[in-house]
Amino acid sequence: MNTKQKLIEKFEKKEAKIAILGMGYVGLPLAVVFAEAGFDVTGIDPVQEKVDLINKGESYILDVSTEQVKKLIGENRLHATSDFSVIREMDAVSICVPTPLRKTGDPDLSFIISATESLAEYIHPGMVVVLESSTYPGTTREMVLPRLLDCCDYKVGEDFFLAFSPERVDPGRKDWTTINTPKVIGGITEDCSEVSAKWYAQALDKVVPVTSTEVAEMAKLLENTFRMINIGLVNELAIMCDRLKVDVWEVIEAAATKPFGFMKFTPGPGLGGHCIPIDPLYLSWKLKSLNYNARFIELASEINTNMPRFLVGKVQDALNNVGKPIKGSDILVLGAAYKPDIDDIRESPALDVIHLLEQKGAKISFHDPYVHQIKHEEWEMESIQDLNEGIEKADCVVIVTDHKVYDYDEILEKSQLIVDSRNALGENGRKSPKVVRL
Ligand code: SAJ
Repeated sequence: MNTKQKLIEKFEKKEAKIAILGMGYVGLPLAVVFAEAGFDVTGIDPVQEKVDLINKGESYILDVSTEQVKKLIGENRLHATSDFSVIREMDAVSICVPTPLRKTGDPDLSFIISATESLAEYIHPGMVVVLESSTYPGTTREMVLPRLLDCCDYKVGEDFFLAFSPERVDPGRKDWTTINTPKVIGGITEDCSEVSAKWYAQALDKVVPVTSTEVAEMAKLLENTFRMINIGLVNELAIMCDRLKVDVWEVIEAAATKPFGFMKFTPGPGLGGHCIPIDPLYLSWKLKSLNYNARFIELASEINTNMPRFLVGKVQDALNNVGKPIKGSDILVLGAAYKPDIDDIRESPALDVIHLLEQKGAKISFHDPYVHQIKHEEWEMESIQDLNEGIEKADCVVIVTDHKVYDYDEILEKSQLIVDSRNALGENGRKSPKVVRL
């Protein structure tokens, strides 16, 4: 049996030893899924605090219960360490590390490079490596493979195998999880695709092999660029409808009655999160290096980035219409997280809205049941505790993130003036003279 066949047999017999690099919202769920499928799994993370929590049987990730971790640790099927040298005993390693943007807006591959260089010291024949971090097409072949080959004279696709498989984790989602979300996977060579697909198929419901790492990398960027551009489209529609004095929310509801050929997106205060605003810029950055300007991405990014300013303009007009300057007005922002019902404020447009209102001299406070404090660049702010008191004191309430826990009828009743950027108030908001919608 050759290396590939031996490795596939190990996967099929669940004898392969697995390591997951990066115990975050992607890596820990993946580690648990493989451990629950019967593999011996080691989570590797440079942050000792995460390692200690896992080894104590505790979870710090929304989608993984402490019970799951405790059980797997108790059964000795899951372990955690900050020591990369354990990789010398591993048969399969998945890299799940962040791919943020630098301040300059360029891709920051430092986490991928650091994880790859640490892994490369222990690479050995009969091993498969899969990169999961969202990145531009070519990263696996151009950045990961050379660093793995630097430390050895093995042949990729014969002695070891390398593939890319985009993560599709949506934290907090219950319907589509790590196990049942279809998983695209593509290798440097056909044998790399086959071996990595065989590995993942032992634990995941549906694996979708593709012929190269570039196809898999690009599929992920299409998924998130599709979203970012369509959100940019409806945000521009909101600006157009504002000029036309047409209610954009009614327009979208009407269009959404079309049972085919239309997909509903809704305007908002801007584009938050660590995927949608960022992944498409990895693609446009790569294309720039090939002398191509990805105009849709650039334009959508410009429109989405401008939405906080557009919303603040609506607040200024709303206060002006009741004879109040924005300067000195008490303004309460409802919702700081980047999307409803979570506590994540990464890239949240609420941060820009608050900053812009403060710059115009407003007396700003915010409330968010999930976000108790904002620490952002040079400023920080605590969420108010008494929502009713905050609403009654406010000259204007600005709904930025429409958490489900809010009682919108009560907010409507108690507020003097509301600017609703999410249509959280629905029909009642449309009819009320004290509500301005995006
Ligand atoms: N947003 C709008 N209008 C919309 C949809 C979203 O303004 O119609 C805003 C949100 O408020 C948020 C931002 O866009 O600020 C991103 O929202 P999102 O719903 O795309 O949520 P994310 O960032 O958590 O995206 C993740 C992605 N999952 C992965 O990358 C694995 C994305 O591909 C998923 O489609 C998305 O979750 C999802 O559907 O929940």
